[in-house]
Amino acid sequence: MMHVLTQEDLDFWHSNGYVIVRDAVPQANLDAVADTIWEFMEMDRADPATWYRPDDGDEGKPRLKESGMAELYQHQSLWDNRQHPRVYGAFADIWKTNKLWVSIDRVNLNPPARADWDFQGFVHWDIDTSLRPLPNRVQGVLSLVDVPANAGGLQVVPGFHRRFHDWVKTQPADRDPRIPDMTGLELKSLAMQAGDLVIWHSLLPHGTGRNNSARPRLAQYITMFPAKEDDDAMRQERISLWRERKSPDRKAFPGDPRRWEIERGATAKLTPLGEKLLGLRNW
Ligand SMILES: O=C(O)CCC(=O)C(=O)O
Repeated sequence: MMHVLTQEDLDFWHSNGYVIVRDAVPQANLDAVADTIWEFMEMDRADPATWYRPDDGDEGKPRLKESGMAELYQHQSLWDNRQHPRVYGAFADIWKTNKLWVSIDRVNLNPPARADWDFQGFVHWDIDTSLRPLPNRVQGVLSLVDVPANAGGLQVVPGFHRRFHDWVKTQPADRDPRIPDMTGLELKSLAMQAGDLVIWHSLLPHGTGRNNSARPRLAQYITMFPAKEDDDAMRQERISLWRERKSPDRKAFPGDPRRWEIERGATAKLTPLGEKLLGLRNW
């Protein structure tokens, strides 16, 4: 297996709970996803008047949550990044195993905040932090464009994965296990360049930041986790999502009312690596 993370990267990962992989995929891959997002969203990248969309109304248009979450999942351009060897190699270095599956996740188009789109940013955990043992997960995001700090990219509390156990003893029993009380915690907004992949430990409080810039932030969420090859139901679900170009059937993922990918898409071609990362073939 190709090692992507250096010892310095791994040291940074252990102390900060996140790591940035530079040039994770070629520029052409970034452009392909960005072009697809603009087309999918029926927006014009050159016309700010088109960058905003009510989450509830505008019948027949694709949804855009205020946080910028967009319901695109199965396009070839997304799969090309999921099955890129350097992306895979970085996750294999984190997990210290080759046998991984990739998440089937969406993209983000976080437009500049303005009076009628006053997104403040959010902070949460993707895991239920009241569970014991704590779920062992990582999340990742690939930046498709340059995103300066405070321009709507990822924000995290660095190093919190090492402080969690002490911190949680100071918290009330009825605390929200998915949303931290941020008193005394410092949020860092990460500056990213196009092609940077950030991987972070799921114990870090994190979220999408407010976009104080003039340009939309575009990103693709990608993570990997040890393959669950014995879980046949999960494997079959993943294969059918890919083959039929569907969004995961979960509350947080409302899907696309136009069924753009289902009706008009083509099932992504997978490389031998992609087939294993999906679960179509065993490791
Ligand atoms: O937009 C981001 O980078 C953060 C996304 C996030 O909070 C998540 O993936 O759970």
